[in-house]
Amino acid sequence: MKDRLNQIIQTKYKKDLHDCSNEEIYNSLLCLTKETARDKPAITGEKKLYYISAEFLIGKLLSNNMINLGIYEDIDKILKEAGKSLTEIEDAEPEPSLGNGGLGRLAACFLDSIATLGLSGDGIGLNYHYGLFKQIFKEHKQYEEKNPWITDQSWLTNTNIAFDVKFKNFTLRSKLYDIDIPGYGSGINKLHLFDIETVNEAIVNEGIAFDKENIKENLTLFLYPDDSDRAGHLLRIYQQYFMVSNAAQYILKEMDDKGYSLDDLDKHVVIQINDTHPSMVIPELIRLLQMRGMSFDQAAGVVSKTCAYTNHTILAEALEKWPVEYLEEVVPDLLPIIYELDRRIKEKYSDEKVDIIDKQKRVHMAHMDIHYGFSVNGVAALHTDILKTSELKPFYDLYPEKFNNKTNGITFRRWLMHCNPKLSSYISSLIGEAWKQDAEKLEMLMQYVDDSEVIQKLLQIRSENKKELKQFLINTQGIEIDEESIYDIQIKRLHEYKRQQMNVLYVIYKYKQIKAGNIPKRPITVIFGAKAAPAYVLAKDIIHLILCLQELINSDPSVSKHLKVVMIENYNVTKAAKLIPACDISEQISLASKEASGTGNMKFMLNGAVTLGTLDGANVEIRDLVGEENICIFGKSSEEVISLYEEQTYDPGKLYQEDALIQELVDFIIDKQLIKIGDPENLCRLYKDLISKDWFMALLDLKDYIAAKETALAQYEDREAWGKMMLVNTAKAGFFSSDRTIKQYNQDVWKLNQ
Ligand code: 26V
Repeated sequence: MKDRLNQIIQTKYKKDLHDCSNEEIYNSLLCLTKETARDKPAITGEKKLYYISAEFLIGKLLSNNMINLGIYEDIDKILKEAGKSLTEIEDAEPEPSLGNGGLGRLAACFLDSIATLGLSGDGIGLNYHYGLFKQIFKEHKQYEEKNPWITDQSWLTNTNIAFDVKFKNFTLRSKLYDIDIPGYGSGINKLHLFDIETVNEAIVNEGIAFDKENIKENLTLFLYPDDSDRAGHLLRIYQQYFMVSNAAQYILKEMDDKGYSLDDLDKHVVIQINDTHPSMVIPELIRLLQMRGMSFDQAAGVVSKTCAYTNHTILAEALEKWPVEYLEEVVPDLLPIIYELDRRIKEKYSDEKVDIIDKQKRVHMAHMDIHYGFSVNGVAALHTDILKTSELKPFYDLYPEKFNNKTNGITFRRWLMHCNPKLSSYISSLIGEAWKQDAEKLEMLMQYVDDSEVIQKLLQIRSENKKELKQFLINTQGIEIDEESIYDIQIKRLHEYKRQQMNVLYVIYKYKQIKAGNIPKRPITVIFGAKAAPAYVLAKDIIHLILCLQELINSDPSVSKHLKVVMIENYNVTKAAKLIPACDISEQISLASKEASGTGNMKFMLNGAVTLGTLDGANVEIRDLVGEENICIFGKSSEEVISLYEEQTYDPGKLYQEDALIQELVDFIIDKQLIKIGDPENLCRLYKDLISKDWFMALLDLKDYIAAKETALAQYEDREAWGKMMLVNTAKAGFFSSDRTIKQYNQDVWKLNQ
């Protein structure tokens, strides 16, 4: 390894390792890692999975790939000997932001596990040049900037594969780039990212503004461009069709290359449709098979046996329904097929609720997936139950055999071995290395639950990680936090249902308590990290409130000794990996029934944080695994919430009027101190929304939440007992390995022969 690295450095820079800059070393390691991957075998099989997704939130790849290729430790040693730090070298790697949140990160974890298990399966998506926006804070508000990540040397490999994709008014030529996905101790799969030949980065003006109608140049610039107008909607459809047409053509090309008959498509191919963004792959495949001479019946039949759909949300606004008129404008060739698919359903079933095209002439993408796919899955036990019994009940009644649950998971390579090396090697010193291949072995840690030496060591590791985070926040944001304080962390997309606003109301509560002389036993640091969708007004108002509170609290010495607020700027995968190992309390406080699963909750649990959460998504399964005494649960149940929505009886105004504490906390949003720091328009809008609408019921659970958090803070003072909770959380996290999730997908859905 050492010789090869030196060779690469010599050829590239004509220098020795210790004279190189971090960037030069990064580029050399990139070369070395790509080269090592090239020498590993491609994973093959009679049947292959194609995981099509609008998002692959892969994060930085250097360390992860080195771990999976088995060269991490050698390289780390070589660098240390030369006085270099891998952590600093990693700073030179740009983070691709090819995803928004959980859905995209899940896709990345899945690719890691699929390769690790030696299953033949590739990802297919788009090569967004600027990905999701980069978040900047100015005047206590979020601004968006482009987020370039593609540099001369990157993980992308040029291929000479290209297809024509025909739209109504023009045809675009694609260009395929591949990224190697090395499994941990196994072979290589690929992530295929399609681009347009004619993409033009120069058309982006101020921030992230660009001409939305210039499809030939903009199609692969951004992930989720603003869709608040018609042009934005059309651009989304252009992106989606471009993604799936390339995917379908690529899949058929591989079938041809391997000499398989298209009649046997379902024997050699399985397509996982990740949420509804890739749903048009169904009519597109039917179209292509018809062009190759297959009858409609046969094509629809074989495609239905090939496609499987995963649902990731029950939020109505996220379930895509495209107006027929929009599809007509972009992809008229698909419409006759969609009409025919719909006609068959209308002929067979009289229930309008299961129509593909509704009375307002909108195409329900999920409905198409369910009728013309063979599997429908939710992403946590509770979520799948809600799909069966309420959101998708009419479909469950028709096709009970298609429905199955696959509780999400995370790759322990990134979310423990890489992000928390101290804990990782301590675990190995206690129970050996086998947990790295078989995560359930973490359970062996339970034998140490009463061993106070082990508990002390876990507390010490936590404390070292907290010091590292403290330093990171000083370096990156100039904020100094108290390493002895309790780190309470909520990091996820900003959305009302995730209820960052409820956490903010707790911060106000604590602020007022401190002002009134009720000093907490120990300081508390409340950390947020979240991006708001650029057109999501209330989400941006919540960010504004957090940033105003950060200023008010952190600049008041009488309070900041006891309470600090930190809003992480441009929260991303890299920052998550620094925050999670340092966390004491993991905030998972969505309104019950609304968070399909959550995966951050699993990452925190694995690293020994204690969850403060509602019985929502995978929190339910976390509670079942660790037991009630090792988690802090509060709030109304999903059944209660679902009936509140049904009865339409929730009235936040009444709660506000009748409860003095709630009133006092909500009123503080428009207190003159905050108005002085912030923008009255944003603060007033949020205030008014909370007392008149509060669609995700933050006021409903607020008091219960405050009480639960106070209990958790008090429990923290019994350090030994807290350390035990940490140990139990890590020990019971094995179930949440994405290796387990992927094994289940393979057994129940994909059936790939290994
Ligand atoms: C919706 C929208 C709405 C408009 C803006 C762009 C956009 C992009 C994606 C979506 C679908 C979001 C679905 C999603 O991310 N679901 C999350 O999936 C995770 C992985 O299964 C799961 O852990 C989270 O609970 C769930 O919210």
